[in-house]
Amino acid sequence: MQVETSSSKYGAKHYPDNIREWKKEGNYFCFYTTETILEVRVIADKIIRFRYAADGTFQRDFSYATSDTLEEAPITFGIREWEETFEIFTDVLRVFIARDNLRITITDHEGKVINQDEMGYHWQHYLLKGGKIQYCSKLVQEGECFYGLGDKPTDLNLRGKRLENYGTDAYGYQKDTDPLYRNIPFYYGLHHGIGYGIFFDNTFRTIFDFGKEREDACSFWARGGEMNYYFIYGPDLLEVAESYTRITGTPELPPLWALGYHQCRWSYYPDTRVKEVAATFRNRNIPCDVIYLDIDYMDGFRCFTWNKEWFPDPVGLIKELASQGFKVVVIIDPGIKVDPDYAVYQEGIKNNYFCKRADGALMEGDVWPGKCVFPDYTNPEVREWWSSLFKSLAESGVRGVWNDMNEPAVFEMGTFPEDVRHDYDGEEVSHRKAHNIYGHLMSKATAAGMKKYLLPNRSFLITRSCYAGAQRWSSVWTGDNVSNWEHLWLASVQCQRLAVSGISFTGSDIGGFIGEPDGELYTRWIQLAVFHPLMRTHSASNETGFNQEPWSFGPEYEKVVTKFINLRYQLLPYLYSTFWQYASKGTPMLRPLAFVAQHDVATYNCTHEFMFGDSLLISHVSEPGMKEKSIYLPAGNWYYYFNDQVYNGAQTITVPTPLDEMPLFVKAGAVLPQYPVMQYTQQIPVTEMLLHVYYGDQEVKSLLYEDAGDHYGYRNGQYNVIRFKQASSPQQFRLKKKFYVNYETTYQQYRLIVHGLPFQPTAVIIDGKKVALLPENLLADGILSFTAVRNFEEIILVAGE
Ligand code: MIG
Repeated sequence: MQVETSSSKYGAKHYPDNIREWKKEGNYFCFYTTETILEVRVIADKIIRFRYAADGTFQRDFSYATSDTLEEAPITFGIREWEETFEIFTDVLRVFIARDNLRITITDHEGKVINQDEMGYHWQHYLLKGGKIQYCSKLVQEGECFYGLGDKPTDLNLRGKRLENYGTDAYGYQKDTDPLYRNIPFYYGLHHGIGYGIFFDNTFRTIFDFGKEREDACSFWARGGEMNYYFIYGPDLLEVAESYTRITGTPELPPLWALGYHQCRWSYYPDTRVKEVAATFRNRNIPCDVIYLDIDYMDGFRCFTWNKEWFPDPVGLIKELASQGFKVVVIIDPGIKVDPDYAVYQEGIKNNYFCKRADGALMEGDVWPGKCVFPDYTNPEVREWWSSLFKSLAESGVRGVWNDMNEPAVFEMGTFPEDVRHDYDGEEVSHRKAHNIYGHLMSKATAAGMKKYLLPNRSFLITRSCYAGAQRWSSVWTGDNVSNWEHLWLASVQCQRLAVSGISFTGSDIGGFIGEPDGELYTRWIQLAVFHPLMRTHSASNETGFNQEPWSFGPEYEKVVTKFINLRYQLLPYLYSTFWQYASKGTPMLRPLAFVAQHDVATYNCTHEFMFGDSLLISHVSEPGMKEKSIYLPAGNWYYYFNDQVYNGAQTITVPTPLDEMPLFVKAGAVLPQYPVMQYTQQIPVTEMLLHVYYGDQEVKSLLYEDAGDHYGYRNGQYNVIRFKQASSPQQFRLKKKFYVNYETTYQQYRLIVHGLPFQPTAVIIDGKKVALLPENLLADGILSFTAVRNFEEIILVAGE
């Protein structure tokens, strides 16, 4: 064993010595040094898991992040022995392990280095707290950029930064505040056009240094537990994202209404105020699907109770709202009021469900209800109990839950002290190990309960804190942001970052939670949020009485805000299809430009532009009074959404930014399905699906997914997947369609609107049959509109015909 300098708090740094022995078992290999063991497990061609036992014994192999449905595809792999290394190979990767010191080098079969250890594994005794601090350091490759890590409010490229995960109630956070609410120990590296990812599955406080301490080293470590990480190769970053998401789990489809517009505030009460807000949406023809009840709906902030004075008839209220097309989501915090007359408290005490300090006293702390105790969600029995508590809420008609304060947040103390004990599914650990999964498991138990009691309906959950993998059961929002322009940019980068960290179902508090936006900021925020999977206005206007609703800023703004909420509802089939792509393949719904054009270095530091799904490129208007905005477009042709002007990509272009427009582009070649505007999802049956088709001379594929928008029929094949392929040339427009259909739609025909046709045809050929085009089919120069039956397979337009 080699030993370096020592310091008082942490012991000396230790490094592995040479490999003495090795063995193979199933799909893994173990390499033994004098005192330590490295395990290398081949999960897939492109996924290798590394575990390092610095003690010579592995800890329990247990994870709250990984999905148990990850299929291990049959793969070929093997081992070769070289003079200085062992080599484990798959069809795609070669992993070299140095005989001297266990340092890892991963290459492809051409010998291109993908990832390489700097010092590799090393560790220190954590003298003050016990256990070991586990490090791994890698070399930063030439030009390497780093991405990922959840909700960090900073530039997308993390090169030169050090960041950590320790869930924190970061009220009013700013750019570069760290850590925030979520704990996602997963990052990407990108160099020479090669992308890979590293998922460090460790729930202790984790720290990542991307060349900050030493320019040429990227290192990550944890204050306990095991060095246990997954290496995920691309080379495409989106493929890395998909693999990561499959490892940590894909979500179920949300109910379609959850993709509508959500209105929230701290707090809407009493019931008459809630009804008034709902009625205002309908009277003003502003679409909305969801209204939230923040903490004031409860009786003295006791979870699972109603304030009798403000909400005398919750069932009646929810029914009335439902008849107008609204769903109700209510907040539930982890703090349970210490109150001997309160059933939830009694049950928890009786069954020993609450967290305790090291010496057995209850973990008590003040939150909204006053003195509280906190369920130990790391205990499976407690999770069962917690799930069961949602029965009455579900039965009263509540359709979704909002989990807050689950970092966990405690007034004055900040969070739990480290000595608090947790079950950790039978392991019995301190808060040091359980902190980062406290909110994760609270939300898991909440989701399980709501799902159980809401069946056959789909349910909806939004949580503030979580660990890697929470996308399986919850959406998230970016927390307590501020009403200013910098936060509009932060909302955009945080949502992009969350999406590539496995959590696409995300949004920010539109307009800002703290403070008061003016009409312009609110409008620009609404525009951005049309392209966030979760679209919710929220504000902390309890004290000031300030209103943050679409109509709060005067008619000029209301008009534009309405236009964009309408656009959200028009785009629903596209958003939903993009969600299905995420739910089925793990593809992030939001894609930073570097993830869609990783061979173009000009995209590596882009933060303002991103793609939503395969076809739309968005940027937000980022300053007050902004007249135009410069945007980098990746290679290809792009239609400006509002006037069909075509721009060539691989360059920076400038577009005007009047208040009622925003930089929104459609990829040439794409098919963009649209619904008519409705005041809430599924208000009326769709009788004609609009397909906006953008002429392009490169082959482009598009997708339409459809199902009932609720229930689980899609799990039994009751859905439609329709794949479009445009393969046009300057003389011929050609759209092909392939489909799997097993769900009966309410419409029987499409209306196609073809944009940007470079010629004027006289007829359209649908499945070989010619139909003459009339003057009314020509909407404007280059824009044609005509109908086609739902099961068409090919549409052709020919120049001169
Ligand atoms: O200490 O429930 O982030 O969205 O409105 C504040 C009241 C507690 C913090 C959440 C915010 C919510 C608020 N909560």
